Amino acid sequence: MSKIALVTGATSGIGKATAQILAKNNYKIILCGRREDRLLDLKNELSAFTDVYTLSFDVRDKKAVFESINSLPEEFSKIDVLINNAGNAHGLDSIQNGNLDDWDAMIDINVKGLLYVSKAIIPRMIEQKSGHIINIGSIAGKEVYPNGNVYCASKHAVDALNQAMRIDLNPFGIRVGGIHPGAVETEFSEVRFKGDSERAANVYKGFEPLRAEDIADIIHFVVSRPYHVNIADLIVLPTAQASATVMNKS
Ligand code: NDP
Ligand code: 8X3
Repeated sequence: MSKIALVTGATSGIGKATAQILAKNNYKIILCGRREDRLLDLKNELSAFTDVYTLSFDVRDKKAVFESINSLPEEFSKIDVLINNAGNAHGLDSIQNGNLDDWDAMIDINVKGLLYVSKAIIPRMIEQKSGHIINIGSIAGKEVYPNGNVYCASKHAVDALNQAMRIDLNPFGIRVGGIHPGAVETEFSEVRFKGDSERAANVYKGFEPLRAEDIADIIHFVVSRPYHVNIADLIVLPTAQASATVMNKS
């Protein structure tokens, strides 16, 4: 029987590529994100391979998160795999120059949004006594870099929550693992730099960054391990990147 995977942030980047690879590997998919047009385009594309359902909500909106997930039809209600991927950086400023709205966005989306979605789905997994949660952290959740302050803090929180979920959900047979990418060329920097495409493109110049598909491929590997194998924590960097700040650029 096909497993069901719910992917947050499926309208772009890592989430979209993950939905694509899982759909082609016999998973039914629940696509989540705010941009409905993109959700519908991806649903059309992936319906050639599998059953697809879309849920459009903002992970910051507690009520919308619970109402959306509780509205899933019977055939999509047993969620086997949750990919907690929705998130972004907003701004790259020193702590003294930080923008409060950027701080709110990062804490509300990357931390509280991940918690709301998890809280809406975990009771189902507990009842099933099975499930697999993948939390997308970052190298920024393992290290801190100049001007990364609040984004790094939000991803350190994801790292802590990943460990905490693994402990608390251990009695229920639920697998929990974190994947922590370095630089992946997606819309991430466009969002961080508020649509400044030139500045965003510069982030990936002079070295070969990861592609969203590289991370999606690893997510598929992680979720397709036999049940007794839980890949708990993975850091994945471009070969040119040695740490959050050390990059071999030409
Ligand atoms: P993208 O900007 O390409 O994708 C971000 C996704 O998150 C989009 O689908 C977006 O959907 C969704 N999202 C953002 N805000 C919200 C919100 N408020 N409610 C619901 N969905 C939201 O970036 P990436 O694919 O690169 O990022 C995915 C994850 O990977 C993030 O958690 C990011 O922190 C992490 N990461 C990225 C790295 C990189 O270098 N790119 C490296 C390490 C980690 P929509 O706008 O339609 O709602
Ligand atoms: C995204 C990678 O290095 O910009 O999490 O923080 S980085």
